[in-house]
Amino acid sequence: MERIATILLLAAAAVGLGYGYMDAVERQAAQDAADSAAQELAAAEAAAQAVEDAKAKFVIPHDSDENTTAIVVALDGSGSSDADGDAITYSWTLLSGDAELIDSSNIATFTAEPGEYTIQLTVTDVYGSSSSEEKTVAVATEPNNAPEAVLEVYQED
Ligand SMILES: [Ca+2]
Ligand SMILES: [Ca+2]
Repeated sequence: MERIATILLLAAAAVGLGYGYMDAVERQAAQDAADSAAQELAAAEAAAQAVEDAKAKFVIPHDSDENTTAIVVALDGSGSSDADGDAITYSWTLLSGDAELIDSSNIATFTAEPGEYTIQLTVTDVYGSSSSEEKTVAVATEPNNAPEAVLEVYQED
C-alpha cells in the first residue's frame, strides 16, 4: 500500500514537473516574443532618429524684431562631379515645404519661415546621365521668452 502511494506520488511529481517544464517553455517563448518586439521598436526608433539627425537644423535668431521671422538658407551643390570630367548642369527642386527656390547653377537659396523643407538636387552630364540627392532642412521658430511683470505699491505723499 505504501509502495503504491509512493508510485502515485512519484507519478504526480512527474506530471507536475511536466507542467513546470511547459510553463518554462511558454514563459521563454513569451519572453522571446517580447524581446523581439522590443528590438523591432528600438530599430524603428533608431531609424527615425537617423532621419532626424540627417536633417540640417537651423533656429531663427532672436533679434528683438517681430517682423523678422525667417532666415535665408543656402544650398551648395558645388561638390558634385562627373567621373569622366563631363560638364554638368544643376537642377533644384523643392519637394516639400512652402518657399521659393532661387537658383544660379550650383548654388540655390530660399527664404525659410519655421518649418521643414525637402530639397532635391539633380546633376546631369552632357550625355543626359544624371543623379540626385535630397536633403531636409528644419527651421525652428525664433526663440522668445515672455517678459516678467513686476508690480509694486507705494503710499503717495
Ligand atoms: Ca525676429
Ligand atoms: Ca559622364
